[in-house]
Amino acid sequence: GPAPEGPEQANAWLDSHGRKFGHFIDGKWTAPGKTFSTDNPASGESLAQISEGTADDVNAAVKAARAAFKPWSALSGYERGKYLYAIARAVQKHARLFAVLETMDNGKPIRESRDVDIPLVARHFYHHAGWAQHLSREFPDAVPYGVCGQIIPWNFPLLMLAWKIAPALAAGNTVILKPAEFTSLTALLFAEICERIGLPKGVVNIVTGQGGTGEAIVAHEGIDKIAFTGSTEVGKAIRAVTAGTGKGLSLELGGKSPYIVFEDADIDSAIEGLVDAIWFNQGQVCCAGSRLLVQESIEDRFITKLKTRMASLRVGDPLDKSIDIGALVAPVQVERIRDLMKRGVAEGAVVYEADGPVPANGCFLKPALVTNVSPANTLVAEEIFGPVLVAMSFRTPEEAVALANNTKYGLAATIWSENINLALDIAPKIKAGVVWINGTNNFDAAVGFGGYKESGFGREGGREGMAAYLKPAWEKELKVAPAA
Ligand code: TXE
Repeated sequence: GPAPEGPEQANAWLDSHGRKFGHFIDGKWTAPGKTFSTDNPASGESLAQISEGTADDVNAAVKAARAAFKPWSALSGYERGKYLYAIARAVQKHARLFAVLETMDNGKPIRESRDVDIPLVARHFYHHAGWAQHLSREFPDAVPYGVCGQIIPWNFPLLMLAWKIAPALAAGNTVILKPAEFTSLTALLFAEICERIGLPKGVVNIVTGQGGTGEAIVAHEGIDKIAFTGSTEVGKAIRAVTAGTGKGLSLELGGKSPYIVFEDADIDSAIEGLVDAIWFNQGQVCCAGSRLLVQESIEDRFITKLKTRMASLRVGDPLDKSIDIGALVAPVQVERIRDLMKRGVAEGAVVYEADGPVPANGCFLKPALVTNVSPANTLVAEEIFGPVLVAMSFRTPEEAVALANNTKYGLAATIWSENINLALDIAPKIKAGVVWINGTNNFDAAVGFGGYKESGFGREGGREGMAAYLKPAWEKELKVAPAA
């Protein structure tokens, strides 16, 4: 096959930091404190030591962000936009390094980090540079929140950073961002980019660490808004802690998105869409189409074709351009998925896995298809966040809608049909933030993304996403002075 996308440049970058990182606070690197290892999930080897952010680190970051807020928010949108353009260009310039580093730290196929994650990151900064320039006209009565605390997950490390930082900065906020403990490296490389393009110190602060560091950010009185993407469980805890504090909050949480295939669908396209919906990024996608709902009249034919297609998916070294499925992020996630599968099987589920080689070591799982399930089965009800598809069938469109909505989540949905009238009739009946028709996983910086129900609230991207980092000017006068 084609030569692997080599890790040399990424290894040289890690070596240049002595494979040990402090935090990026007030435009400077702190000396590493107590550290933990970040590992390559495909090999198990340690890539670097990451610092565990303490309450003092968070204090220092808040102080820096608070000091930077006044001059940063006082810049014209045009001036802030220039910095965002510079970030976008620098991400493009170092795209290969970012992509390889992301793949080494996260386990996702290089084809995805190179062709999806990193281009979308650049796109997000370009898009929001535009918003910064037009802000005073588009939102004439709005002011930024102030200092934003942003906590992100490990499934799209740099992309989630971009979704958080780009609109916040465009609006005139300053930020303290905590990457997920499994995947801090591209956020640290991003800090270096901020340094290199001359972003004013304190505008972006990166504090690494585990859940406790996130808790310190959420609890800090000097932070005006929290934006969180991650598990529903932690999202609920954050909402409880911020209740009554006056802090702004947006939550992007879990999902169990339906993928509905009607009998008149273009079956081959629907199968390809489904491969993308559930096996993109090993299924570690909040909006993954993890619940197949297929019309009974085509069920057997569809499942047979799907199994054939599953057999052609290659699981292997994420740095190999020809593989389809890489490594899951960490052993704890593999264990979590195995436990859920055991529970589902005990409840009657039947699991099909295609034959095919899987590396002996590392966090690899075969793509799996689960059948013989009722809506109450654990595998249908719970977010698995892995390469596991559950399949159910329906008879009528009404039944499809009922099954689609029979979930505590409401993030995304996909409808496949050649009858556009049917698709357009069904789409608004599904309680999900995004509904795709004859396509799936279509993301763009200009479109708001977010959920209903236990998938959270608030939108990222587009006009709604900008609004999430702004508030009416009159609130400024009412606002209690923030802690120093
Ligand atoms: O998530 P956590 P985990 C789901 C998915 C996955 C499960 C567990 O089902 O299997 O969650 O993943 C920080 N206060 N999703 O445990 O803990 C943490 O350090 C503040 C879906 O890794 O939610 C990390 O930066 N912050 C999801 C971030 O929260 C806290 C993506 C997310 O980690 C904290 C990720 C606390 N008390 C997981 N505890 C999606 N929908 O995209 C942890 N963190």
